[in-house]
Amino acid sequence: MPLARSLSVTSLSGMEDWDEEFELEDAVLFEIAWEVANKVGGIYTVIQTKARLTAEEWGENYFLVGPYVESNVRTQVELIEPTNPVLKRTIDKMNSSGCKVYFGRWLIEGSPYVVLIDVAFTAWSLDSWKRELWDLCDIGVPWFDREANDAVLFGFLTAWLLGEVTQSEEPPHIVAHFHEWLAGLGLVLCRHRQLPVATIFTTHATLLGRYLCAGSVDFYNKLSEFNLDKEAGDRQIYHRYCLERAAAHCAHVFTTVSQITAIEAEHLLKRAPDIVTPNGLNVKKFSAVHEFQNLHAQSKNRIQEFVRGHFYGHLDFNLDKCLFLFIAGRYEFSNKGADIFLEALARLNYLLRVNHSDVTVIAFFIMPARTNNFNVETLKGQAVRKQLWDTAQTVKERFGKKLYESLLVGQLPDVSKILDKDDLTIMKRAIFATQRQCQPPICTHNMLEDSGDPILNCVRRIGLFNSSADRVKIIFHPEFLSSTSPLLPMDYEEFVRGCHLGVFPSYYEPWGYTPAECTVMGIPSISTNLSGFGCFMEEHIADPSAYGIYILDRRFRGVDESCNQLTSFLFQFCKQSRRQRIIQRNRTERLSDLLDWRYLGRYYIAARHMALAKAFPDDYMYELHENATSSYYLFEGEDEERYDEDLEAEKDRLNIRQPTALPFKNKSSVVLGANGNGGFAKN
Ligand code: G6P
Ligand code: 1S3
Repeated sequence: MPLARSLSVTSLSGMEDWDEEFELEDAVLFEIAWEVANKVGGIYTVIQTKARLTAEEWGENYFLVGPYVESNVRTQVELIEPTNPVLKRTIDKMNSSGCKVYFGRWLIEGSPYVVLIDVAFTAWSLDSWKRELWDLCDIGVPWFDREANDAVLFGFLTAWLLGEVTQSEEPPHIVAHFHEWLAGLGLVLCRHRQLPVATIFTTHATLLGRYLCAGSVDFYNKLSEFNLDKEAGDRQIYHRYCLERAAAHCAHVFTTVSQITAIEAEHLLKRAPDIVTPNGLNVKKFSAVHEFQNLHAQSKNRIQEFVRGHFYGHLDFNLDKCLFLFIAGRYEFSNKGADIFLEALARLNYLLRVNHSDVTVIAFFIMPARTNNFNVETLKGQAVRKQLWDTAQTVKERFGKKLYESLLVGQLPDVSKILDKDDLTIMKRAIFATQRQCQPPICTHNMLEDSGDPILNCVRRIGLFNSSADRVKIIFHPEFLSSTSPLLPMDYEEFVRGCHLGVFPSYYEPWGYTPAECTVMGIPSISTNLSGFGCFMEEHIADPSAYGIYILDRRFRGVDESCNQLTSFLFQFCKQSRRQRIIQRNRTERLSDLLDWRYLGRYYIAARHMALAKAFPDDYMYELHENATSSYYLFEGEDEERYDEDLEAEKDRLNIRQPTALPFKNKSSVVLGANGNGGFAKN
């Protein structure tokens, strides 16, 4: 038997290049996801931000596999000839057999190689592949489910690709990491065809979890009671659910993005993950420590400009005492907690009014919905603001000229006469344009389903209509932000930097990138103990709120109580002075290292090594250390010590508790059993 190659997760090196000779010990990583160079949701962020680190580790042996979408390729990918001979042979062979497979470099940090498959081009195979799927595992995919049809095509094509690679004379050790159900079928087929491939399946959210939570179900208390087949059937997602569950069970290594989703997977997919792989970010550090504070001030100025336009004619509040709060993400009204955020805003409005606070809160809702472009009133607001600005510039210039003339002849100007009739007329005209008969709009766009829209209906019910008396104002921007917008020309990152607090009181949130992004930009945020991010921070930091990470209890409290807690967080935040906010932002930003892929990427490394050891036990060995309940063993080894030291020093300074993550299994029962029934309550 060949000497087993020990691969504890400490070994970051040891993966030689996959060269033409394919040494037996070489390994190659394929990462397969529908969101490779194709932004749909959070999985894109995972893959895109992680690419640099993974490319550094695997070099020429790292390939991302995704769908070919022409518009994305035009802007994000440089198509090239495959550099690797085996891959070139594989792609040529597939292309000469009726497929369209492209190879290129994804133009992001790390420039990883991408293999992009045009699934539509092979649609002629759909029926036969569906029949094969049915014969293989009795999963019938209905013709009308476009996404599931794509999943079938993508699955068969990726399995074909991997199958061809394994056909080479001396195939490398292949690790194939599949993300989410849309890519899962490729994994099932690899196992069924007994390809020599180490497989990993990561679920970022379970299908049933997302659907069940969106309804009025007491999800967490009923987790163990659902009749899964029936629930999936009732929602017409039975076939998708089967694909997801099959992938989870076939994988050598199954992972989820958080402990909370691990519990969910254990109940809904009937497999507990082998390891939790939390999501990281590509953290950029500024050379000047306070640079991010300056960026906050700059971006805040731009948001203030927008607000000046939006509230023209009603600018009866002090912009300098105005706090910008926001919620952003996929428009899932109750899953993302927009429902309790609105309710808490109504309560906050009351508290600010009765306490005669001089603070005004503007809450932005950035959640894309179906619209028919910007509405006239909102565009007019920005036009009026621009006109006032231009008027002020014109008068300033004329004023300056007269002042200059006067000084040239050695006289001080007569200030009472320096503004002439023309100046006064254009100024009066401009002021006249700011007269407004209606309140500043809540929504910036014409909504296609205005009367049924959950945010607008909730605003109607709680009566927060941006009136002068209200201390809390609402702006609903039902489109993702863009720096080319005529309304609020800022990209998302700039916008977040300019805000004071991100509010994400989600009920269903497997991880939740939005509060993590706030943290690395030094912006405080509110998340919940039902979100992966919230649980992670609660587990790793002794007192998260001291660092601007407020974690709302949605697990052990009913909705009304959670709402009161949220109101109290918001009210306390409004009472902070500017100085306190600045100090808090500094503390928040210090946590960014904890969310860096440099640290969290190690869980992915562990998952890959586990998979290699399971698939190729003669060649690889995975050492699960005795004290595996602590993930500190990840930092053993010479290379890691320096990093370790830095991180430890930072942890000491921040009082960050030792992370406990592996093995995961016992963990779920601890959390669920914490107070008998788990205490999960939605109502
Ligand atoms: C940053 C800037 C300061 C500015 C402050 C405003 O810290 O460096 O110059 O005064 O932001 O903070 P605030 O929380 O009021 O937006
Ligand atoms: C999912 O995207 P979502 O917003 O639909 O995957 C993300 C990446 O893992 C995760 O952050 C998020 O919570 C999930 O819900």
